[in-house]
Amino acid sequence: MGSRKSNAGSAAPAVLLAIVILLLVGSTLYFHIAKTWWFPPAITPVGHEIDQQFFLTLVVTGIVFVLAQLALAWMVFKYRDHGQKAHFTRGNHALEVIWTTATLVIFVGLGALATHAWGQVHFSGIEPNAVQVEVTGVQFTWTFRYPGPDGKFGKIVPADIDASVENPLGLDPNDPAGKDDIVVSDLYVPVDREIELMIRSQDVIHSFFVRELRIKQDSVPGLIIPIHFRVEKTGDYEITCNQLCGLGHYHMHAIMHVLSEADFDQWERKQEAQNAQ
Ligand SMILES: [Cu+2]
Repeated sequence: MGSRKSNAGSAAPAVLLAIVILLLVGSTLYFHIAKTWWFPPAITPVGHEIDQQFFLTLVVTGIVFVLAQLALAWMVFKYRDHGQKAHFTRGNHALEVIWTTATLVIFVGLGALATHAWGQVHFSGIEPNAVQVEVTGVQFTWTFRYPGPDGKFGKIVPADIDASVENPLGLDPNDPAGKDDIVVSDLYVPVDREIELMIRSQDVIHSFFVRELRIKQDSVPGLIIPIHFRVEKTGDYEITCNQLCGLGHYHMHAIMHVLSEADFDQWERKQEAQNAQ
């Protein structure tokens, strides 16, 4: 090994890199705190709970991110090239054990805290007066079905599926329970009432997603997947498909109209009258 010529490099690259790291940290913090690109406000009690959980995760990981980046900027500056000889290290087992354990505890801990919000959508019971709607995804539309005045969904026969004769769901014409079913291309729900959606698919996997509900649920052929929620605010909210399902995926969407109880009743009666004609 020849002796290394001592020619200290310029401090400029290290200082510049440290400044770039600080700028990145600063701008990341700014956009998150100013909420420049943020979610639309949540409209369900569970949505608020999910937001709180999200915020907690963001704060915990944000503190770790900022500390790690500041330490990186400091190291880049402190250990820049002074012309010194670099020395080899095999790492530090104690430090590795500490940060791996800390990561594990934080990751599992946040996950455990989140189970309540998640369980509310999937595992808690549904109130008896819930409005039931069947949601069917098919390339590339959503179709919504209500049971009508009899409260019963009619039978579906896959062989009868034919959108060209206005039977996109394949309602069995011989089943009296299906005669009054309301089939529409937008979702109408009343405010402040429990809604139960039964999510289905006719062809491939789609995903029912409404940002303001903070709910995203795959629709899977052969399965009926229930989800439930209660909306606190009237308004129109976009439903999208969140699973790449084919060429027309980008325009697979519908609107969820959240109406006052009176407006919803009126809408339902109008649909029933049209069905009776
Ligand atoms: Cu899709």
